[in-house]
Amino acid sequence: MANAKGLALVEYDEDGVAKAFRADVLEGLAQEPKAIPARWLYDDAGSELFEAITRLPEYYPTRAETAILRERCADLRRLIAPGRAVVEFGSGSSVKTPLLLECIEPAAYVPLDISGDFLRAAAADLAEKFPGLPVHPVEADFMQPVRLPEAVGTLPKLGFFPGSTIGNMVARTAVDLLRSMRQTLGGDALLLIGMDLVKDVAVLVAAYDDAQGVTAEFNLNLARRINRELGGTIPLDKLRHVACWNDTYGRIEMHLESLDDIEFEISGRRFALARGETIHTENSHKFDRRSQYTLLLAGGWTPVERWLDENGQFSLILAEATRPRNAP
Ligand code: AVJ
Repeated sequence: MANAKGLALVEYDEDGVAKAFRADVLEGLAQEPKAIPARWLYDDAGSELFEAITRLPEYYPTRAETAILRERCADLRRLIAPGRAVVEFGSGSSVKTPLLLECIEPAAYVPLDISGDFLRAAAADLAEKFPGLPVHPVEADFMQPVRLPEAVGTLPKLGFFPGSTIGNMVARTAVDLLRSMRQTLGGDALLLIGMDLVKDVAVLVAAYDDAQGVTAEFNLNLARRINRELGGTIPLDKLRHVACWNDTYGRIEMHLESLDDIEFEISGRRFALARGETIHTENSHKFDRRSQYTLLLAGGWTPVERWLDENGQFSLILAEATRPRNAP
């Protein structure tokens, strides 16, 4: 398929999405321990709840990363020459993306997202804020290498992947993504990536189990979505949101825990959860400097500079595509 601009597009029609959702849920609940891929948390309601999460007092990552972008503009300008095409993985945050684009004098902006609706809305918003800046949205699954629009073909690229979204992935998936990014962006690319840091467990758990219960709503929305879209009969009042620190893997895990022995149906199939059993719904990996460097290097990116916010809670890293060379 090609769109009006002649870009190669993979079609993500509603039918395909519904089928993939059903397949992931049925498969995930048939396995032990039960788990559902986190991407299904982000339907319209889930995305709005996540927006609300970013404003919670306990949820520091968004504020901390935004502060780094504000405070480090001079550093970013020094290290990122004007004239790069900024390629954002995800359709962009209304606050962080303008901060970056204002700072570095880019030649173009290319948001990549699998969800065309969010993508077009965010791209239109940005184009309005930056009248002189060419904006080329691309609807694509960026977990695979993406062919970028011809209009930015010859420009050097800066990948932008804020929010510690990389932390949602287990190591091998994160490395696959970093390698795909390198292929998408080319051998002379830079990557600006946000990564959350290991810290006091109480602070971490509070960020994912807030006092107002917004994160609980966000998590439970997945079960609600299953009931609505897949003909599910999950008793929502028998599930509770749990956020816990997994010290082995260095991550916060979100689960839906059953308060009782329950049985329910989804798309005509029967499932049971014992009291205390959980459905694992999201991982959010936290890093230290060495684990960050190992991950980036494994994905083909050499760290150039690393900034923390003033409280040392969150990090933003600039990396360059690793040049092929002999190494001992
Ligand atoms: C969007 C993946 C970065 O892991 O902090 C926030 C998602 N989940 N609260 C994160 C999330 C629950 C968030 N990311």
